[in-house]
Amino acid sequence: MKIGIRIVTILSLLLAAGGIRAEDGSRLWLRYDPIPDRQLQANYAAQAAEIVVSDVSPTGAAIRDELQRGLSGLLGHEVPVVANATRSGAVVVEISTNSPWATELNPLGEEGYLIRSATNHGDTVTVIASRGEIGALYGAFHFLRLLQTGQGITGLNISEKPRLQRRMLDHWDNLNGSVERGYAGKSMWKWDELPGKIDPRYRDYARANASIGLNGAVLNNVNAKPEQLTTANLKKAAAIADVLRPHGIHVYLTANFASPKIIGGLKTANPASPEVQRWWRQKADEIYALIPDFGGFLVKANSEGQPGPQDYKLTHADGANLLAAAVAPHGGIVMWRAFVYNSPKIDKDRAKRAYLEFKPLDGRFATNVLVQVKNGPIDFQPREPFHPLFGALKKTSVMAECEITQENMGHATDIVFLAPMWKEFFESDTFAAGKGTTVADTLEASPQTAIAGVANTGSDTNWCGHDFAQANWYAFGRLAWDSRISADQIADEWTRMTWGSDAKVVATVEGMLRGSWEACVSYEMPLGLHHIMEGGGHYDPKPGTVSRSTPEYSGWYYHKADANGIGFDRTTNGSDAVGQYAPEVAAHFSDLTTCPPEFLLWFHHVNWDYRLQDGNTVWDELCFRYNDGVEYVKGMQAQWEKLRGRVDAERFAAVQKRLEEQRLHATKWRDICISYFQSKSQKPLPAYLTKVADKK
Ligand code: GCV
Repeated sequence: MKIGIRIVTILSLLLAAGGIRAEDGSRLWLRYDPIPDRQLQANYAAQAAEIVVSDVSPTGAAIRDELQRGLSGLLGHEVPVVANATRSGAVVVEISTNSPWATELNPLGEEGYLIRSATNHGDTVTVIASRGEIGALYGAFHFLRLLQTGQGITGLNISEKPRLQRRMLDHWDNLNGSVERGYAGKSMWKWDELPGKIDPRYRDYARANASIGLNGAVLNNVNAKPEQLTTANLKKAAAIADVLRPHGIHVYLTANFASPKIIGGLKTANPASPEVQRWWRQKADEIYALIPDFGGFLVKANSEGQPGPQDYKLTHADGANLLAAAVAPHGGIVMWRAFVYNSPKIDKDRAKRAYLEFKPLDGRFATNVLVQVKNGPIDFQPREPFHPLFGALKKTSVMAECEITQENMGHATDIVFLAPMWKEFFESDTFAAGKGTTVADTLEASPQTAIAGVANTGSDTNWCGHDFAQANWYAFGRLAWDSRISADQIADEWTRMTWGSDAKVVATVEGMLRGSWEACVSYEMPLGLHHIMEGGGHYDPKPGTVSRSTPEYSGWYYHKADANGIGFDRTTNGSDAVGQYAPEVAAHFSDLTTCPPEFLLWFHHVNWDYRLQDGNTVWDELCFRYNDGVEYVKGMQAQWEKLRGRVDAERFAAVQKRLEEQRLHATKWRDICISYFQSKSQKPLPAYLTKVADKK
């Protein structure tokens, strides 16, 4: 043995002996390290002594592999796979439409599952049962999660099924390897190597997604290159689909509406043209021949320069239905984005444009079209009220689009746990079918149900660019499965699985996560401020820009701060964007006494001296919140320092470095924004902010 190798080996052993191995974050939340509590480990070992998976399909193999990898890792010894249960403690996976629990399994569908403690010839066994292979895979991951998070595994009676049919990640990945709004290195998809070479990470990606119940991946950017649909590139997508399939992940692609012209050689892409219709049908046939379980197309049309049906004076419904007809014979869908805001002729207020374009089209979309709506009416801002299209389209399938990648919330630098933001969105009351009709209810009541999250993954070793950003991938998957799960539960699961079960580590990490989104809102855009970031990278603040040609790309358009006050008046006195909500919601947001302070400046233009319910003037509250956000980051730094030696040195140092960058980022936001707004308000700075004044 060479001396260098020996030293490395001894070092690793020493680190392992100390219980803290160096880690690079590549295993995500599927670490499966030995459970440190020996008693608990022994208890688990008695209940998970052998694995029985009779299913011989590729998914059956994936279940067997995962259970063996997970249980053996957690229990610290090889857990055998056997053909039939031979003893107490067997973990038995049953995939059957005709099982003893058929009555309970039938309503759970192919993706649902039961986990039951049962007896088998007098032995106590754990049965993971599903009607379908994928349901059994999800059940296996659920069972492993119980051990990873230190929960009991006796007396189990668990029944689960997803609340939405399609739960997917949208990758804004380009054929050249770049990722739009990606902060974790280059694209995971190695188009230049495919289809001949398969990166082993594709399988790990599939495992991670299946572990949280995601079942779809849109491989490429919504700003779509027509070339994505050439035969050569479809073969590459098919190779990825082959790897993802055993884990239940369906592949989808984005489609550039002008493809028939650009890669098809036709003179037009007009939906009314029979040649164009034929082109899309043939393209769909070709795709399904290569990818039999292809999910369908995602389309961004007539938005931010993308082509679309309006180029031919036709509507979004005409465009969507063209593609929908092509994939319908194969059972495919079309996700048509409602992210449209280009024409000021539609309304002067950008926030109103999507509703105004799509509401009149309700009922005109084919049944296999889903209109994909961003959570808020502007564009993935740190905090937005829910988009008024949720609940407004009564005869159209509507799906939600969330952003996991932190485009406007500190990229992969800032710790911002997004589950509380998504919970606020899901729980918003639309009043669409009376009081208490939440956004989640509207999504679940849609004829076709789906949700998409814009991925934060890349080729970085830790997948997301920041170890804590993995929490948002995890949280999105869990909420896509069931938006009723609490943010705290998700934080607890992720923390234990990713950082271990040391009580101090768990409490600290969860504490950091819990308030991190509110903190980011505070140090970037508190009180309903929005879109005041600089135009290109969306990382730093730039509140002072004013543009005549494209006002929607300038900060002033959104905050309208002057000597008298601040905020965008969207009440009936202003743009009347509130009028796009149900009357109860409109009344709630319009009335200054009921409008939550979080949305004050989204809906109202108020005087600097306007007093909020806590007694502070808007100016004082603005200063307070900006500073409070920065203080939260400093608090996270102090908390993290206390974990030195309790988490592995590699991830400790990486997070520590990021936290200092986050402090600088938050401080920059506070100082630039306060300084700018003070130039308008001319109000004195509170004592705790005098340093900002010094900088001016
Ligand atoms: C993919 C915002 C982003 C763009 C993104 C667009 C969209 O404008 O900044 O990068 O484009 O949203 O969602 O289509």
